[in-house]
Amino acid sequence: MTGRDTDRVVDEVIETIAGSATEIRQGLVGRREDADEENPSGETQAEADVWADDLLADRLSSIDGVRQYASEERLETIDCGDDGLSIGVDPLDGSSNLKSNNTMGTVFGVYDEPLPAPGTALVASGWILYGPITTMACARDGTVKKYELSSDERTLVDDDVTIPEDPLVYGFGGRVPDWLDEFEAYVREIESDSSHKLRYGGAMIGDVNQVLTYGGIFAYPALEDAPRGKLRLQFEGNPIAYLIETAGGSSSDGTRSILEVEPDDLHDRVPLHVGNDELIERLEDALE
Ligand code: FDP
Repeated sequence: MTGRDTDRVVDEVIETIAGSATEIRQGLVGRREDADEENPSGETQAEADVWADDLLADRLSSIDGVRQYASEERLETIDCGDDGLSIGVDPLDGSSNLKSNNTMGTVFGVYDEPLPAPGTALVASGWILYGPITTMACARDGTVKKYELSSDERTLVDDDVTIPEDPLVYGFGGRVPDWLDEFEAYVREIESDSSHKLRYGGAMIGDVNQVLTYGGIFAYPALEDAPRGKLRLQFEGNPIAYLIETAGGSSSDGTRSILEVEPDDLHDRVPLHVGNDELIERLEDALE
């Protein structure tokens, strides 16, 4: 694909996801129950997970220049062309927050290789945050932009989002008794600094968006019984890492940037740590 074709397809993917967001938000009403099905990672799906995945699969796979659609909610990729870009999506991140009506998101990555691919193959990534208002953060061409979305408009509210220099918030997933000792010791250090505040909402996008807004660190780490953590590399880890690194922060699987992790399988998991450079450096030292 030429650079110009790539730009056109990325534009269309971003337009399509932005244009679907308010519809997805409204479609959550009446779809908060479990769907009696499991996703490929063995988690119970909500009706809304399946519905949002079908909606995005239809729309994104019909864009000319998209070769593959893949999501956390389906085992196999949808192959729609021999050439072009591949889209990896988590249609509803944090859908266990549906029941309590708390924050959730949609995450996407646009890769210029067939999936599974490493994060170095990303040409754009982003997320929708279904908060009090619907916003979109998007990374491409070395810049992160933030938009507010309404049913028919995408309004640019920040054309160069960077992670604030002084870290303020932290949030860590997984049960504390399941954390590795080295990780727990690191957390205690972060907590002991009185300039840091706990922010944890149970939906990665909500928690990572706090880090992007205020500076700090979010992690869903390796656990005693889950050495690769919980989050999926193609659909969550890579897109988040790409966006946070583009905004001037860092990502790590514990030893290296998440973007350098080579995938073995479409549904691989990865320990995820993202935030200010200094906090990620200290984390890698602590886990050594
Ligand atoms: P969910 O299962 O509700 O979709 O990616 C999955 C995710 O949420 C993240 O958004 C969130 O950070 C994490 O899982 C929460 O995991 P726990 O179930 O371990 O709390």
